[in-house]
Amino acid sequence: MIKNKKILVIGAGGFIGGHLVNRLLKNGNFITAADIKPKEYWFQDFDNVNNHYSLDMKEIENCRKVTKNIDYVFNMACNMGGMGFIENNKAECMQSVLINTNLLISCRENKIEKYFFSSSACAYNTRKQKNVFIEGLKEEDAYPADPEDGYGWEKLFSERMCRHFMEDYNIPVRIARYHNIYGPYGTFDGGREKAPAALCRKVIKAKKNNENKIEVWGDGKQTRTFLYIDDCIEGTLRLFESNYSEPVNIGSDEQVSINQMIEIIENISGTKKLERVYQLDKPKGVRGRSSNNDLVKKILNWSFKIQLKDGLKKTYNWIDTEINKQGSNISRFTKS
Ligand code: GKE
Repeated sequence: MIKNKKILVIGAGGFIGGHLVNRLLKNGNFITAADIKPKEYWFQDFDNVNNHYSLDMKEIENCRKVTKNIDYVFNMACNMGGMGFIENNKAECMQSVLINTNLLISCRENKIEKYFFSSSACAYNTRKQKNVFIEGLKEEDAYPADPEDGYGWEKLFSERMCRHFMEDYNIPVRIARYHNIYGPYGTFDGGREKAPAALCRKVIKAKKNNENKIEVWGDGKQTRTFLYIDDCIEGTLRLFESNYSEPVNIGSDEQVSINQMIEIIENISGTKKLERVYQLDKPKGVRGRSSNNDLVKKILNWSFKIQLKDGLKKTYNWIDTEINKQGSNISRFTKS
């Protein structure tokens, strides 16, 4: 367990970054938290971090400032969202290469001890994801390269930048490819939300408004795996503490269709079966995706624990609470 270390978390105001800060604080570390968003829009409030910054990490001077006197750096920051965002903001997503590149340059100058990069399943070759219920993607399936346009290329490029900083300047790096992380304190509206939160929101709203249908992007047959945030954090910290420096899947292999996920959410909500209005023109991403977890089991002796139905129940209940609060103010989790 990492403790008594001076740790910088970039993207601390976001979903995964916020959960990571909480866990590192609990383990007894000295945290510097940074995010481009003003602190009042951070997804979680931390009153016991040592320093917090609202700075744009695409600017190298900001990276130089926050990496001073730091032991470990976790780069959890990028301009991203679900398919609704990344399909329509490819140039924006690509600019996140500036964050990772300027951070690595600054980490070299400030002699940090170890560096973590949050990569993504969007780095995988899309040609291997043309069918539903595919075999889990193995780490080598990122090459030959044909990742998700924009965002996927940014992740793949940044993975390689990490590797070259390790090869040329001896900075130990750890790289996780996250497979659709979901859970409380994540975006659920406004355009950046991913499918689990979006569909929870739609079922909650249909139930509240006594409607009998929900809009679903695509035909609902597309398949995915989804990893609950607590498993994501556990896997991330185990990887960070390992001595494995190549990209590793941090994901679930519990592959479901979107239709199946909607059924799970309907059961959680207790609502009657809703009519699915399939919107074939909406952003769909790949046809099927799953995480092969052989490598993560081999190197970390760990795999995800939380089943989709259990993670969705926690997520659904949290979103329902947030929506009930929205009467008073627009939730920070609905920013686009
Ligand atoms: N976002 C969203 N909202 N997706 C929906 C909706 C909806 O209301 N209804 C159905 N879907 C379908 C999408 O069309 C897509 O086929 C599937 O759910 C998953 O969409 P997603 O969660 O937005 O994103 P993807 O899994 O396709 O891709 C995401 O993968 C992550 C890594 O696994 C990326 O957007 C990144 O968030 C990330 O790389």
